[in-house]
Amino acid sequence: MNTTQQKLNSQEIVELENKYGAHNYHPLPVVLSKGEGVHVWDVEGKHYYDFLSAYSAVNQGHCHPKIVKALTEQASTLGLTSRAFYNDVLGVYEKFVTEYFGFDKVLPMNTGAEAVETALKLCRKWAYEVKGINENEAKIIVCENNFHGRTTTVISFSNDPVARKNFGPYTPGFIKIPYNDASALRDVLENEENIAGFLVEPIQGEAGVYVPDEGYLKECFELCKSKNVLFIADEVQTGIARTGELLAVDYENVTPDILILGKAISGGVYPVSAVLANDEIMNVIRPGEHGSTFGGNPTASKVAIAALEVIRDENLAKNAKELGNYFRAEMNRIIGASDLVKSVRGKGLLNAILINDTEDSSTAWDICVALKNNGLLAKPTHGNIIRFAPPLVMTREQMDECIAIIEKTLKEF
Ligand code: IF1
Repeated sequence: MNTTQQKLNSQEIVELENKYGAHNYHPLPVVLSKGEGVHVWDVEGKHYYDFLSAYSAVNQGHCHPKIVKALTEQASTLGLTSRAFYNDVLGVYEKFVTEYFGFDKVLPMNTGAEAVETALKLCRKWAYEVKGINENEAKIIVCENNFHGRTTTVISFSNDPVARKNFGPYTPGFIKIPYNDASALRDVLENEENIAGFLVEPIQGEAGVYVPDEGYLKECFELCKSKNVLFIADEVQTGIARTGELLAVDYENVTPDILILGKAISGGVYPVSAVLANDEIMNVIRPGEHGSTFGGNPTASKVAIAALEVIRDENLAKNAKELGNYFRAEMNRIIGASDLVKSVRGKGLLNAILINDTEDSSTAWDICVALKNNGLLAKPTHGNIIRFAPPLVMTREQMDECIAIIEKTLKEF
């Protein structure tokens, strides 16, 4: 069968992936072929509301015309130069994005994990060359149940056995503390030497949309300041208006020493990530010490400018905040009448419901399959938690339709 021309049905596509693709995912049984805004369609033409947004990468909605236009125009003019030469786009983007988030400089990369790795290297180099920690002695504090990507160093400080098993030996130099516990950070800072930085997700996404107590981030930031330790915020998933503010740290007026962005900085149209910091930190990196073939390429730069303009011009943070409050209020109404769901939590349009079943039960998965059959796409995270994160362009009417689908589906269980 010449599979490159014929229109394949869902089953044929799944078989192709099963035979020719690595089995590093277990997707929900749906084969998508078109996306527009909050809508996606499968190969048979069935419509769904997207309640995952590619894990918060398409905050601006699928195939946003302004962002796609930026992609196609730049890609057909000058797509990639590498950093061996200058081009007429990167500097313009660097000025735009540093002013947009309020930092002196940006180091452009492609994926979230690359940006996290870049932030870790930056933090260590700053520790040796500015703070004066002895070479190879720097330690970075991370939180239990973190998710910062899939590279070997990043999984070295994960406590998820599935992410770690048989990928050793692991990168040393990390200390794990409980999330949402500022006293645990204080204890390490008081008793350990050579601490270079503290890496934290303002809301733990993969752990199940774990929102820390009010004031947690601010207290950790102050503790880091008091010990000359860099506060590194991983806003790959929580950033770009997802939680109802431009950045989740904005709720506590915290300005991180190093800010990590990815996913929706490009509206899901192209891999773009970024590390932002002020000169005292960023200037420890000198020519030849770090880089990437595609990092900061002209196409990525134009796409990111358009994606960030959409966030601002369409007031998507405001919509995320208002619609998120409405969603959680409606979910609490539904939860009151159901013993299947224990609670809902989240900020803005990054939410999750806790299913009243054990972590290893298949209930959350079964609910997601039923939601799919009813026209809404979501995916469980960690057993009995279902993440709900639609694109931030959703309207109140569309949200009402989605809530009706969720309510109907939960009643079927
Ligand atoms: C997958 C999870 C979410 C992230 C934070 C860095 C990265 C991510 C806070 C790395 C990426 C993605 C990875 C993706 C699924 C998704 C995910 F389930 F894996 F954990 F969102 F919660 N920091 N998260 O959330 O960015 O290298 O992927 O661009 O691995 O399937 P990346």
